[in-house]
Amino acid sequence: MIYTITLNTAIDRLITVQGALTRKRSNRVKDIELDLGGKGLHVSHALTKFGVENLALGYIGSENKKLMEEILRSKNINHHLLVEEGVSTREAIVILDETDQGSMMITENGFPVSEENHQKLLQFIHQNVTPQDIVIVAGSLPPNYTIKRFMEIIDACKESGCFLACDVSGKALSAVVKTGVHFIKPNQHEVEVLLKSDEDLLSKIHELARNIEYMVVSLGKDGSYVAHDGRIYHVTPPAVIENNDTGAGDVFVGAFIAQLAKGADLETVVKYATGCSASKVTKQNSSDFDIGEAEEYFSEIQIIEVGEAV
Ligand code: TA6
Repeated sequence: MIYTITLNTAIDRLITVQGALTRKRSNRVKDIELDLGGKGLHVSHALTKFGVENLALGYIGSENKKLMEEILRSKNINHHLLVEEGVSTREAIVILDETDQGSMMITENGFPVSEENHQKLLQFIHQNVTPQDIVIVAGSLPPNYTIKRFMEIIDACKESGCFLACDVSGKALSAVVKTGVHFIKPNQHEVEVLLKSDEDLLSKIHELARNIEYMVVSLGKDGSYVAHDGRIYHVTPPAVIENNDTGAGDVFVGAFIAQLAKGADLETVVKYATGCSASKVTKQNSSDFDIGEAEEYFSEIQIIEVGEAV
């Protein structure tokens, strides 16, 4: 089984305004769409589109539970989400306009998670996750979720012997790098913060990759570096017309893990991840992408080896 864990779930509210978004002016709404939010839930969506069985874990609020469940149902997401009473799942507001300037995201902080629900999630992991499973922990931490609590989740996964992927940032990223997991996907800035030496980026990737089986460094429009098995590759994405890049990283992770789970070779894994992520960028909402479109991009995706670990 593949489990995704979204500790800080969200509902994405995509607001498109007429014309160009302008400060100090009333920006008229053209369209509003609600979509799945939270990085792990987006990964679940990508896995589901690939026909890879998965279960989404995490916490949602009771106050807008019905709406959240409707969104999850509309995206065919299998879930076992723990409900926190008296609070709402946060909204992540994505603002788009009719220019090609890209989207803007404003994220609410989320609700505090009770110790009872934290323990329930730990118990679920202890009772269900096996060495054959894959767990993906993705997204920010809820307001009162300390690194100690976060690491209890990570340690429970590690104790199970599963393949553990983490798409997290800040202190949570530092902590998982320290303990060692199988997959991470920081951006260039996050790598620079993780290792504050004068070394160049590739040397830093080499160093981090010693402890991480699949290490992806996202470079935005410039693609990514992928380090695996002592080698580093630069991956150039296809040129696409950007509509909304929100969720593109989550689709990358979902497609990457889906292909790993299917036993694909690294080139195939990277091509699906990069192609699906590019397809996502062309879409208006924060979760849609097209696998057929991704496959059409394959001939444009370049994977060039740029370094070997020393
Ligand atoms: O990556 C996009 C996204 O998943 C949005 O859908 C939005 O809900 C947001 O990320 C949440 O990210 P955060 O880092 O706050 O957990």
